[in-house]
Amino acid sequence: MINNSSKRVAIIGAGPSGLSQLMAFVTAEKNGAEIPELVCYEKQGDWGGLWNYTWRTGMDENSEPVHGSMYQYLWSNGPKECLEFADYPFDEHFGKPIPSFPPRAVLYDYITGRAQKNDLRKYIQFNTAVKWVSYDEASHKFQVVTECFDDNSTSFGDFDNVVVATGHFSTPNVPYFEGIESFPGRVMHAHDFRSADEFAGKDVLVVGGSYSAEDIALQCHKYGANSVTISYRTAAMDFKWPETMDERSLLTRIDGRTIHFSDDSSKEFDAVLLCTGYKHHFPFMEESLRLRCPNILYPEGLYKGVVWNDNPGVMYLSMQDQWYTFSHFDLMAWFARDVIMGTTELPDKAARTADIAAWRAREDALEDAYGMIDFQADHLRDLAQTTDYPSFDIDLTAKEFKQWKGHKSRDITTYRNEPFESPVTGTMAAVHHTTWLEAMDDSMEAFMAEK
Ligand code: FAD
Ligand code: NA7
Repeated sequence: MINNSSKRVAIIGAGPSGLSQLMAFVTAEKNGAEIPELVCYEKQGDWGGLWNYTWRTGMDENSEPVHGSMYQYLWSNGPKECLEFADYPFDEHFGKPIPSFPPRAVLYDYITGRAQKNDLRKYIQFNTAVKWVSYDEASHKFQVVTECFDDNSTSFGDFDNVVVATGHFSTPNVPYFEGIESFPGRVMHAHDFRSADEFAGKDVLVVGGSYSAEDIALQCHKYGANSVTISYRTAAMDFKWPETMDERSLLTRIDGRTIHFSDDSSKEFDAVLLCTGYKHHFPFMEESLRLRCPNILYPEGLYKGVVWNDNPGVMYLSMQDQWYTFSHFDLMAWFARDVIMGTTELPDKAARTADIAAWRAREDALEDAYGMIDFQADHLRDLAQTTDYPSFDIDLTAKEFKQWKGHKSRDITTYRNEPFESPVTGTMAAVHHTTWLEAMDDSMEAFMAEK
């Protein structure tokens, strides 16, 4: 029997996945287990990760790169039922059924509500950035170097395990397009987008073919842009866009305000928004521990999508492309906890490598969005079978994701008006008092108000 109370675990980040990790340990403790000493380092002044909205862009108040990529008027882009914590249903937090697509502030309240209820704040050192993590072969310990911005002190700590929960939607991928340096209007990456208001009355070009491009383009339309054109590299999203929106192939060059596309068309624009995705970026991990991967469903090198195969003392949470989020992070965190506490034994490296390879091959063969949903649902099931995370209806969530895809294809401006059933409590969501397109106020007060 491993004595866990003498172990020390560093958790980097107090966003949703770092909080999931704390929650996993605290739950084990409530169930009578001796848990390791936990130290969670969070570089920002508060918890919630991306959901902790910041108006800042560029560098933050501590001269760190701003972490936040969320913006005003952001509403959940998937049904909340598909991310519901199995141990903390929405009904419990809000005391009544709420609609399926809440704005950011409401989901922030939900995430942090569970953390408050379980007193997770006491484990977190805020305003403290992890600067370097290295491994000492002799002692089998990880050395974690941190910088605390409250007193500008640097500290060193030895840990048995390190959990990286720093997210991967904060370091922008910024491509170059010929002539962009002479474009006279606003050019920004989605990471720096904070409000669509600025683009009212403007002709906006959005570059990208995924979630950020879709949502930022729609935001600009909703808040009064004159026109929105989306330029894609690989494939059009092909939704039935409102009249003032269209999709074109990739831009080829920029000549003053005129932007040329590969279909030989051109148009004048006032602003260019690069919704070209993010980079997995972990400069604080020493080379041998550093995950490098694109935004895919099953990152190379992570056993069960969690354990760093080359050194199983390190865990990475939430590094996959995300259909599922909070409940998936919970399952990963519960699995990581069991590995750290020795209640789940890892197979040898060859078996782990073969397991990763099988998942990777399966992902490479996926053909469409339904396949991706089923794939990620299977990842959840795979984790669920080894842990004691409370069971919830994963089949229902996969079905709901597919319905949601259908709603989006039917009308991209109305899909957020649909209610879904909870996979945890069976409750049917409420229908919001105002349709998403007409709901201009994204505050919690406006959302929770009864009409
Ligand atoms: P993050 O939320 O990124 O949190 C990571 C934390 O780590 C941060 O608090 C950060 O300050 C901290 N940190 C980073 N580096 C360090 C360091 N060196 N030292 C100490 N602390 C550090 N998901 C949904 O479910 N629904 C949505 O509608 C949705 N919309 C999204 C919209 C946008 C624009 C983006 C970018 C993402 C969206 N997501 C959405 C996905 C989002 O990734 C997850 O919901 C979730 O925030 C991921 O949690 P995380 O804890 O893994 O990472
Ligand atoms: P994604 O989903 O990783 O998508 C990135 C998009 O950026 C994707 O469509 C890429 O095109 C496009 N991209 C990347 N490089 C280029 C270049 N050089 N030229 C044109 N287009 C490019 O990131 P998102 O920001 O959309 O979503 C991230 C999260 O934010 C997500 O979980 C949401 O919930 C919110 P491709 O299709 O590969 O050709």
